[in-house]
Parts: sequence; structure tokens; C-alpha cells
Amino acid sequence: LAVEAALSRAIERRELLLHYQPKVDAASGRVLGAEALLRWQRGEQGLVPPGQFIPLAEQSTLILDIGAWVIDEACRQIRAWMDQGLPLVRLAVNVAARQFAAGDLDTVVADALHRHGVPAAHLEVELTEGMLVTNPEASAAILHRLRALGVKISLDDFGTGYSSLAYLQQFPIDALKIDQSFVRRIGDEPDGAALVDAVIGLAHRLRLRVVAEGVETATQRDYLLQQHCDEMQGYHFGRPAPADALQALIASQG
Ligand code: G
Ligand code: G
Ligand code: MN
Ligand code: NA
Repeated sequence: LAVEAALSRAIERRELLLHYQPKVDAASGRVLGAEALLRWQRGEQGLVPPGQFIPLAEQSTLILDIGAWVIDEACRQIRAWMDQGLPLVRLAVNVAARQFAAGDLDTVVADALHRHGVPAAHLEVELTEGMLVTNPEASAAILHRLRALGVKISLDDFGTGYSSLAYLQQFPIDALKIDQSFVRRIGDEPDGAALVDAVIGLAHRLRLRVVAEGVETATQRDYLLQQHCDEMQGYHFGRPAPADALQALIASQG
């Protein structure tokens, strides 16, 4: 089957699944949430990472169905964890540019929260800078409606886009995620941490939470903690993995 045709049947064939990567509180090291990352179990061909099919899905309205599936599945999983008494605070989902541009993200999110009986504060959406600046008025309206629901909003891959900083004060945003390319340079070269320092300072000055992505070493963790980064995510704390691995990690914290 051609990849497009196979992907278009992936939802009905129940071939999509989410993996979960822990997000930890920097100061205590405790897991306080996770990011959901999509995978495609394509027949005999094994797990396909999102980089190999999201761009294809984004070329058609298929991304809208996949995006809605991700939000629904995330809410189903939050509800399951709530029913188990797991103290997971927040689950983040990634949103594709075309999915955001469709203009009904707040409705898709509200429907899923309602369907599964999940309080909005347990859900976070990760958007990128580029999505917001294409149509600032429409974007602001969607963000305000998401904010009114109680959903958290974070800017993913922060610092890698080409947009201006002005929108940080125009849009209701809760957190900035420092791109992993900046984190990787900590300790690498004399001014390697300059961009990390700048983003942390900017975020705190605007009273936003700041999350470092791609934290792989104790050196990076220690540096980020010393700079008062709020949350961290990366292989140092845990790789994206099935739900039961995250459950076990949280349960082991007591
Ligand atoms: O998990 P991995 O490292 O392979 O993710 C690669 C890219 O795919 C990242 O940019 C991530 O944001 C994106 N991605 C992962 N899951 C989703 C999803 O559910 N929806 C969208 N739109 N992008 C996703
Ligand atoms: O674009 P987004 O930030 O959503 O993408 C997250 C991607 O980063 C996922 O593909 C995830 O698997 C990957 N990732 C998460 N932690 C690390 C890490 O510590 N190192 C590297 N190299 N990639 C990571
Ligand atoms: Mn992300
Ligand atoms: Na990112």
C-alpha cells in the first residue's frame, strides 16, 4: 500500500499510539507531567516516528483527523490515570500548523475534555512561534478561547522561529520551551549557554514558566537548575515510552 493510503487508514485500523516523555520539576526532580509523542505502528513495518509521516499528513486534511485523534487519546489517557489515582499534573500534546490554522482547535479540545470528563488544567497544547504570526488576530482569538477553557499553552522549539518577540505580550501563553539545540550547547563552548540564559531571563521577566528540552547530561541539568529553569525534559530523565513506563516512574516516586 502506498504510504498515503496506509496512513489514511491508520486511525480506523488502530495503528496510531502515543508515547509519553516525562517533564520534571527542576528543583525537586519529581515528574509533574509528560509530553505525548505520536507513533504509527505500521503493519509489519514496526514503529514509524512522527518525522516520517506528520509532514505527509500535513499536506492534506488527514492531519486534522490525526490531530483530533491525538487530543482524544491524550484525554482518554489522562482520565485513565486519574481513575488510577496517579498524581500526574499535566499532559502536553503537539499541534500541527495546519491543525491550528483550521481555527477550531478550542472546539476539538473542549469536545475531547468533555467526552472523557477531564479538567482542562490537566491538558497543555504545544504550539510553535510560526503558527501564531501567520494570522495574529485569528491566533489570538483561538488562544484566548483555549485559555478561557483552562487549557495551558506553551511555545515549543522557542528561539528557532523567525518571528518577533512582540507577540509574547500579545498572546496568552503560559510557558516557553527552550529548544534542544540551545540546551545541547551548554558547557560545549564559552558562550554556549548564552541563549539558554537569555530565554530563561525573558520568560521569567514575562512571568512565564520555562521548560528546557533535550536535557541529556547531569552537567546540563545542574546548569539549568542553577539558572532557575522551572521544568526539564530529555533523555537524562526519561525517553518517550508507552504509558505503563511513565506510570511506573511516577508510582516509584511515592
Ligand atoms: O518523537 P519524535 O522525537 O520523533 O518527534 C519528532 C517531531 O514530531 C517533533 O517535532 C514533535 O513535535 C512532532 N510530533 C510528535 N508527536 C506529534 C503529534 O501528535 N502531532 C504533531 N503535529 N506533531 C508531533
Ligand atoms: O518538536 P518537539 O519539541 O515536540 O520534539 C520533541 C522531540 O525531541 C521528540 O522527537 C523527542 O523524541 C525528542 N527528544 C526528547 N528528549 C530528547 C533528548 O534528550 N535528546 C534528543 N536528541 N532528542 C530528544
Ligand atoms: Mn513538543
Ligand atoms: Na520542541
